[in-house]
Amino acid sequence: MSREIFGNIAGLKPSILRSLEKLYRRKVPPQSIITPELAQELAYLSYQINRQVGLLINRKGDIDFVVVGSYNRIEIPELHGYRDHQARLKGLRFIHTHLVKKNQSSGLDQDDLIDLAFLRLDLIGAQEVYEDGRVGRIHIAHILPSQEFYSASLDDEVKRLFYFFKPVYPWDLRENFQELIRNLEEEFERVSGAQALHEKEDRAILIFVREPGDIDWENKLAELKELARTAGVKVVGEVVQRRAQIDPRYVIGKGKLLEVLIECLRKRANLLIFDRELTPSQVRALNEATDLRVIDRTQLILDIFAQRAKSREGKIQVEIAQLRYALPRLRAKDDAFSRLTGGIGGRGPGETKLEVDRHRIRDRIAKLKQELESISEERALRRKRRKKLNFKVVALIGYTNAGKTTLLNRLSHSNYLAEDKLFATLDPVTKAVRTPSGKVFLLTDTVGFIRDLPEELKKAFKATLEELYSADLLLHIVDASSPDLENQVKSVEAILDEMELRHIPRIVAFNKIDLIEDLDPFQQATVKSLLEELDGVPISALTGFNLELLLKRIEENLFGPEAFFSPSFEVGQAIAPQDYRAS
Ligand SMILES: Nc1nc2c(ncn2[C@@H]2O[C@H](COP(=O)(O)OP(=O)(O)OP(=O)(O)O)[C@@H](O)[C@H]2O)c(=O)[nH]1
Ligand SMILES: [Mg+2]
Repeated sequence: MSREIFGNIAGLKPSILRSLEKLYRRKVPPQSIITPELAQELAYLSYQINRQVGLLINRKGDIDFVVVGSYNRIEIPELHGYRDHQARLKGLRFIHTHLVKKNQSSGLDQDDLIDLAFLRLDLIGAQEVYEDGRVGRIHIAHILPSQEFYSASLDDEVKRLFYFFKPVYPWDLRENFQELIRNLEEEFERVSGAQALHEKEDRAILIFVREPGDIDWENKLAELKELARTAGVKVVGEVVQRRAQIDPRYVIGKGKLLEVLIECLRKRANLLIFDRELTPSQVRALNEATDLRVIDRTQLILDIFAQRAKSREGKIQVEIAQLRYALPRLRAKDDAFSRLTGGIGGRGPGETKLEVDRHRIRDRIAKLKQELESISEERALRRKRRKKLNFKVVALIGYTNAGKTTLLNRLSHSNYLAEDKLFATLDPVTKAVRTPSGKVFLLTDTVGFIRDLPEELKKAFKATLEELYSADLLLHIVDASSPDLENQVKSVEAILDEMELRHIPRIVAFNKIDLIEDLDPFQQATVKSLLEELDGVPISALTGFNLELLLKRIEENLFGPEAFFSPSFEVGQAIAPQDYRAS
């Protein structure tokens, strides 16, 4: 360990510095929080320099850091390498002085509790030092692993998070530190339930900011949970904060973040997922403050897309989106470097490297775009060929998980992956479908929509969605059983507007109608009125209910009231795109 004195040491006499350095030679017996002698030494030094002095002590009882603060504040230096990869206690405790007026008491303050929670310290202690240098009481707190840890009454908010020892003089401190830590860790282990899972999976806490007037927040939260589940993340907790204004630094307030961090410890969470897009600087601030991985909704969706993309085209699109997302975040780091290297107009070593990284990313994006373009051309060619054959094309659109692929499978007797997860389909598939009266059309499956689709993805998936522009008919599938039905319909309509696809004729099919009886009466009424309003067709892709009617509607729409064209085509034969590529 280094013998450096951290913090506010400006203007200290060499003799004092030497005394401070000597603190590194002290050792605390493993079962004590601090010895009375060391507490007294700390107090005396603090009194001499009129500044707070603190020690970070490890579990073996060694002093790892000696820190000096100002009269009323002390800042813990950055702690690297203290088993912080997992949400567990750091194995360090912080004992520091509080300078107080005679006969006054000064307990732990807000800053102390923030340090305790943010840095996941074993415990924190504030040793009172009076104006004459004498030692007062020591105030000690630790994080509560659970409400049941002590059977004390926990009526007050703070007391649900922390346990405060009764302040005593250091020579009356009897607590067995080793035993305490063992009990604490056992209880953390127990409440997290983590030991049962030999887990590689991420354990996440969802953070949702509920803005006033947002009546739809529960559906949004449920969707965020679904997204996390789809991404393969285990959600171990959720925190909803009502807030009119977003905290510019941490999104949620510092006090709430403190709660979140304790929740992370209790649930062994290593990941925070925010419901909204975070700015690069917010991600950085949260990372630095919490030592946890922090991702936002956009990144979550990007991750899902990355996991699911199968075709070359899909993969390229996702990579472009990821790189686009990364670019400004890289720039943010760059700013930090510029600040470090000063404003001399020169570029520091870090900046040069980042410059290179940025170039590399831009080059990569350009290259991927080129590749995408050539795939796009192939696609256009295929479309032309289809047009020549005079096939009508129907494109399935709709909110993710509405049942588009299930319907395609049903109508074309195929077996593409349909599952109860978001974004099961990323690659468009086109199949031939024969109507009962013998006419054939092509049915294209597409990527599902979602509200607030990240900009990067919108741009990246333009090529895939291009299929829609050449469609003769859009078949909008809605999930009639979703409590979020109305908003999902609205979101899809909004995306159609944005993509300027309104001019293409559209049929709305209300899928999963087999589940309608399970819905509450209010929801059933919503379905009914929407059905009327949109002139929809109630169907079940799963049971096959009403699919003939749907096909009839499609037929009328594509071919007019009477049939005139019926090419011979084997139903179920794959038309594009994988199959083309394979041949
Ligand atoms: N009960 C019921 N479930 C259905 C019906 N249609 C689809 N599902 C289920 O809904 C889930 C989603 O179906 P998918 O066909 O994958 O939905 P999708 O619209 O293709 O979804 P993405 O590709 O993820 O956008 C699956 O678990 C299906 O079994 C239906 O009519 N009734
Ligand atoms: Mg699908």
